[in-house]
Amino acid sequence: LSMQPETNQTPSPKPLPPCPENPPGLVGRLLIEFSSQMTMERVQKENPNVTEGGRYSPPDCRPRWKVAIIIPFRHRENHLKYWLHYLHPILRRQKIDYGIYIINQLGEDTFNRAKLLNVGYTEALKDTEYDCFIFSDVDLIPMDDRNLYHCYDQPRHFAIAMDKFGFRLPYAGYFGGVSGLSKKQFLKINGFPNEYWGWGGEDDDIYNRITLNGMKVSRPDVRIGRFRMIKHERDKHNEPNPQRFNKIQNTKNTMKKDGISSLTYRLVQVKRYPLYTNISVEIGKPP
Ligand code: UDH
Repeated sequence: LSMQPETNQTPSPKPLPPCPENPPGLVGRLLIEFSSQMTMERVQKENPNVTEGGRYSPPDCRPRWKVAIIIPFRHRENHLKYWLHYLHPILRRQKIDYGIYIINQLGEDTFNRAKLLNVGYTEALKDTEYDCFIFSDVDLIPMDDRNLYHCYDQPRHFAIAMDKFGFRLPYAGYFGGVSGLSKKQFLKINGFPNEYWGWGGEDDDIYNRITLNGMKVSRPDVRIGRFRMIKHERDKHNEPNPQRFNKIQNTKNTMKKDGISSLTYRLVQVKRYPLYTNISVEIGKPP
């Protein structure tokens, strides 16, 4: 005689199917404008499904990547409202599992975009096991939701056709604006340089790191990789860095020492807002 074991457990829920490679809800080309008034209250009402700290995961499928979106930031509150207004619905349609991280440089010393991106990588990983990192300027909005914000088998450049450059790549090695690397790709290049203070050069240094480590940049079709930039004047304390031309000649020598392996900063505050996580840091000043 054989007895059936007692099974009084609740049945486990059906596993979700993997998210489709071409999400069916995408709409393609989008109308992007910055003339209507935007308020955070409005953007919050538009995005009730985003959870605290700007996290979202598709309810109906299993995403392939866990994406941290990292935005370098100081004094751009108005741009951030537009960015959140446009990006949350796009990312939702793209079936991306994501969290939004605003990395806010405290004080008024010279801005350092790439160092803030390194901080974002480090801090996001304290939240969950992200395996993909997308680094976006706060003033860049994709004009086509088929430009999927996840990672690829090579480091990805997303912002390849900006309005300010006549919807073309300004030069073959351009890697600025919006880019994405898997955790593995990021670690392979020792992250980003910490020593580019002020405007310019850090994106070219990152491009050099990628090619010097035997990888190549992947890009979307030029019709899909269009972006609008919110027009603005040059910020204070982010003047063009005159050292940038010399520095990008030296990536091969500097990348092993200067990068995620040498990053230091002082974390001052982590604040969870409904649509994003704000990370305020002190990152020092140029030597
Ligand atoms: N950023 C800030 N605050 C700053 C400086 C930079 O948040 O004070 C961030 C922000 O995410 C921005 C990104 O860093 O999108 C890149 O900086 P940027 O927008 O200044 O660089 P960009 O090349 O513009 O887009 C350069 C100045 C153009 C002046 C044109 C005047 N007509």
